Amino acid sequence: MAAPSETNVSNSPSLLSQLLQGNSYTEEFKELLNSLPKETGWLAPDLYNYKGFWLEPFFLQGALTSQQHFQAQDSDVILSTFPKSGTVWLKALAFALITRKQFLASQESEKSHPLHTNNPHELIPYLEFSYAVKERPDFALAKGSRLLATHLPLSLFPKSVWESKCKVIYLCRNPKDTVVSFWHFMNKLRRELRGLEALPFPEAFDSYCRGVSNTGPFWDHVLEHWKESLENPRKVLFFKYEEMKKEPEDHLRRMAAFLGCPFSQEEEESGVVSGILKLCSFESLSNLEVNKNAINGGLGVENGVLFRKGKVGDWRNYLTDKMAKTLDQIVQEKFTGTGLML
Ligand code: PAP
Repeated sequence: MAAPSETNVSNSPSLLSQLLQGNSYTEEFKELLNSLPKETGWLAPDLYNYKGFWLEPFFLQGALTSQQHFQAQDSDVILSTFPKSGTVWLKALAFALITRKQFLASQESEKSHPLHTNNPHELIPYLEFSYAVKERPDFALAKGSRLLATHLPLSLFPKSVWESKCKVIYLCRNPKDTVVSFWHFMNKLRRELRGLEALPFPEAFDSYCRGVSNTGPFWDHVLEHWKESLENPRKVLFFKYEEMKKEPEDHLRRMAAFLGCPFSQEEEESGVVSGILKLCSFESLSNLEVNKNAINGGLGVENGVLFRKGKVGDWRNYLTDKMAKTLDQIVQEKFTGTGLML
């Protein structure tokens, strides 16, 4: 999970802290919260179960407001992820891809690429966060398309997404690496925003295995997107983080074709594909000044928190064999008969 962009939503140094206080909730929304099943949150004090998914209250508020007011346009591109699945990477790739003629056409323009001075979360806002802050947020155009992101379960997307021809790209990641990444991220936010101690990993892991983490259960989030991508392949493109790591060129070409902007022969020959991948690689992005110590306007902590290791299989340093087996079994059971393996 990450907070809304400072440029698109607010100048507040810690927008997330304000959202966590929940001061702007209407009586009607508070009544709704009171009627929902509740569990202890990882960051917000409580998570609420709404239509089968566990959500932080401001997240739910943003989801409901976006359902009321968001008007999708045919040219919109929505980047959808379960938290900590590689959203920053996907945002960077989609932005660089769509704006390539503007920013990657010459060596000069390459040097002043917006990704050199902006964290990807600042270039592409989250739908639900934007609506949690403003009833009518402005979404910037990235070269003719509005690029938006969401962590919302697909079943909670605003209806207009399905009524328009807009496209959805989903990136999922294996649940063992996701839980580790989420735990690190949450502990940083707990400490910096709420002055809380770190959540012991076994406790966090247990919640995750019960599906209790923001926008969880993980498996339902992934399966909703997986099924839609099979039924509606021109609408939803489904990627896996691990496969994208292995074959990034192939994935970028597929993304370009899906979005209707395939690479030309000339672009292929002049190395545009590898140029975008290099620009958006973990090594390049994480070493930029803006992605190290600059404070993320939405989160109120350094952008560096979004770039931890970027590796496949780091879970081995945190999960016991028994934990790994437990989570594998849960996910395998849930995915039985769906054709999906992670
Ligand atoms: P968010 O949900 O807060 O938006 P998100 O970007 O989805 O976070 O996930 C963060 C993970 O992506 C981190 O994984 P880790 O904790 O296991 O290290 C982060 O390091 C990784 N990541 C960030 N940028 C890249 C990149 N360019 N390539 C690959 N992985 C990346």
